[in-house]
Amino acid sequence: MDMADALVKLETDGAVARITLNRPEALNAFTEDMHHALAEVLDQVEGDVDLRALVLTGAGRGFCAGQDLNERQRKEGDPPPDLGHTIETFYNPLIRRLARFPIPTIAAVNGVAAGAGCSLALACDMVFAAQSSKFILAFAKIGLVPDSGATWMLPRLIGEAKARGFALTAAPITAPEAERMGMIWKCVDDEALMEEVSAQAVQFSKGPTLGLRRIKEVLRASADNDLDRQLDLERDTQRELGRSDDYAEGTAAFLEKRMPEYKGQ
Ligand code: T3D
Repeated sequence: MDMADALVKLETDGAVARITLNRPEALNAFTEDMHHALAEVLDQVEGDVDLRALVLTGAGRGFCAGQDLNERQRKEGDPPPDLGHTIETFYNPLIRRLARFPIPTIAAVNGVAAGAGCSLALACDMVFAAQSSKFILAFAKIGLVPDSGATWMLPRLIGEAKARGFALTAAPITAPEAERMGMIWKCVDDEALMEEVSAQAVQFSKGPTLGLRRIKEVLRASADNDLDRQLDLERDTQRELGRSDDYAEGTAAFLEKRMPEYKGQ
């Protein structure tokens, strides 16, 4: 299949990988095939130690509209679908994987991010959103609960009151509002989105990759730890990183008043 036709495209530029969800005619809604394609390209990125930053975006005017509801169409007499099965098979592994992804991940939200598409964006380490884009917890409109981690991430990001309101009403959250509420990293002009995201990705790709990975891990662990356990974890992690090549390079470069050249180790 020509890459232009692929359901999910993978491009690399130096040490930066860019994954594009590519079903623009359906605002990049997830079909089973698209899940498989995404898992495959994530395997490729994860398996390539030379790739040190990942950008995730959508083709066309949407980022991702969540589950493709055409796949949930039922003929008379069909039994109801087992959504627990599809969540367990596709969505949960994807979100777990992104939460533990070894390199920094950036969502470049180019347009609407709805349902699991909203959760997908929030599962990335940093979210840049185009000014005109919006986030919609569309689940309530079809009688479901927010999934793919949204009920865990949203209260932590924007607080319980806002999370309850947006989940129950499925009201759109505009990109500027999302930035104001601390739900995303940054709202940027539509035309500047990919440029700003690329600049951040390039910076990550030249960064201390092991250290960045550990930053993600210790921050995630803080959700379950009390202060004492978190302090212990910080100590243990610094002990490990203090022995890393990148730490040696970072301190040497500072003392020598030059830019560090990190190897990611
Ligand atoms: O099922 C399980 O396994 C459980 C897991 C669930 C996870 C979930 O994500 S559940 C939530 C599913 N998503 C939604 O409910 C969102 C549905 N889409 C919308 O509400 C709207 O499309 C948007 C608010 C996202 C955007 O609205 P708008 O007006 O900008 O665009 P549009 O005209 O509605 O959509 C453009 C096209 O994309 C349209 O196709 P057409 O008419 O031009 O041929 C529309 O049908 C299609 N599309 C958009 N979202 C989906 C979709 N097609 C299939 N599934 C979609 N989710």
